[in-house]
Amino acid sequence: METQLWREILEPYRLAVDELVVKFNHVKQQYQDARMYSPIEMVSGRVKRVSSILEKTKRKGVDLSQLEEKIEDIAGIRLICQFVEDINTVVQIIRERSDLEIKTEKDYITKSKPSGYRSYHMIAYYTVQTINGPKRLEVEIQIRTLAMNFWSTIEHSLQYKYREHMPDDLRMRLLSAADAVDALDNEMSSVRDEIMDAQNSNRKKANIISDILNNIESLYYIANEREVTKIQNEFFQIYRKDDMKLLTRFNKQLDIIAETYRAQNPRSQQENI
Ligand code: 0O2
Repeated sequence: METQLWREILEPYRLAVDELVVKFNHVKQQYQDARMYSPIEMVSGRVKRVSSILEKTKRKGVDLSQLEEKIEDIAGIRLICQFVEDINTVVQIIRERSDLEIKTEKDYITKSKPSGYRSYHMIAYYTVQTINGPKRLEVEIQIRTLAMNFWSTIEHSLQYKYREHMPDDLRMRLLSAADAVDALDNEMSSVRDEIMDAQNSNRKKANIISDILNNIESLYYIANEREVTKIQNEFFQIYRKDDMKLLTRFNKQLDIIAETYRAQNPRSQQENI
């Protein structure tokens, strides 16, 4: 097939990948904006390489004329989670989206592949808008933990190196590494609540500090400079004490001070200061 033809075939898949990466990153962002824990930790996407498509069509005996019907993972999205428990949440989020229609799901987590590979796969229909009109295509979404992703990235590169001639001892070592990854995920799940508590309190602290800094910045426009410098110094002192209670109290007091100044300076409200 000519390069130009490949480009024409693959372009809508590239668009689908770009759009879905943006959309899933927004899901993560929305959780963060709502100051909630995001079940999605990382998002990536790729369009399958032509050499990989050709290899797969050959392996599966697919005629190139049927490429788009038979090869389901030309467009691939990968969603990485921190914990195994997050995978179900992400699967549910995907099932409920109106822009994706699920075709099939494969659970390689409950039952891993013989290689040791673990991941949750969903094939979904997704429509992109092209200059020739809408095009409905298939996208493969892989959902896995950070640990599973580490294993499969290494194993995948070894598969490329050895093709079907991977030495038996290496295969065995990869299988035992897969067991270790499974154990690591289980161990992390058992301390999930503690890890999430720590992450939540870090996030809470970062949010309070950002609120305080925003308030101080807005006070610079409406309050007396000496007063703002005093507030700022007070903040630095509290910040150094690293005490959440003090920070929270200071933030509340600052809210009241900023609100009082805004009430005295109605112009600042119109200008959204
Ligand atoms: P690439 O290079 O990732 O684009 P099936 O006939 O259903 O068994 P199929 O159609 O390949 O096989 O579907 P499957 O098994 O769901 O695999 C799709 C993708 O999952 C693969 O794409 C890999 O990305 C990943 N995957 C599946 N099995 C393994 C595995 O044992 N190890 C690793 N590292 N990844 C795996 P491709 O086609 O390999 O290509």
